[in-house]
Amino acid sequence: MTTERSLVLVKPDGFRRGLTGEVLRRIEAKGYTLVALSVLTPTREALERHYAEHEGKPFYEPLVEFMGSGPVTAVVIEGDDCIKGFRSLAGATNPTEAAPGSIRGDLGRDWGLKVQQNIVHGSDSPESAQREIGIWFPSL
Ligand code: RTP
Ligand code: MG
Repeated sequence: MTTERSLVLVKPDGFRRGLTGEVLRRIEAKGYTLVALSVLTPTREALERHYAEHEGKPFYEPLVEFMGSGPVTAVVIEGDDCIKGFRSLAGATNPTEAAPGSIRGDLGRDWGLKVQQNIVHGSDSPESAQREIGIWFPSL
């Protein structure tokens, strides 16, 4: 087991629906620690950096637009294997397919929009986590 940090975002749909507390509750109930937390409306520049790997994909522009549409809660969490562990708490990308018990499976659905609005983001590897934490929390 490795103690890791991961970057979690409660996306604009989750924030708007008042689900920040529910997401934080699940993170804490799992035993992960909150290291940093910030509420902000992301800039286009930050989102372009955050989603650089998806540039050119059909959902890229709607995704960046959606993510900048309102406040998000950015959180750095810490714990043993928390990168994989939070991805497991979040569930599959498509909220219709996400397993019950997961954040997306319990709280998300397909709204028939151009981009999947799936409540949360979680880093997918130690390299991504380090890169993403640098974007959202440059002082860490
Ligand atoms: P995330 O990065 O948000 O934790 O989610 P993920 O790894 O499960 O998904 P990823 O493939 O990295 O995609 C990033 C986000 O883009 C939106 N998306 N929409 N076909 C679609 O409509 C589509 N595909 C991806 C989702 O918001 C996804 O979380
Ligand atoms: Mg991803």
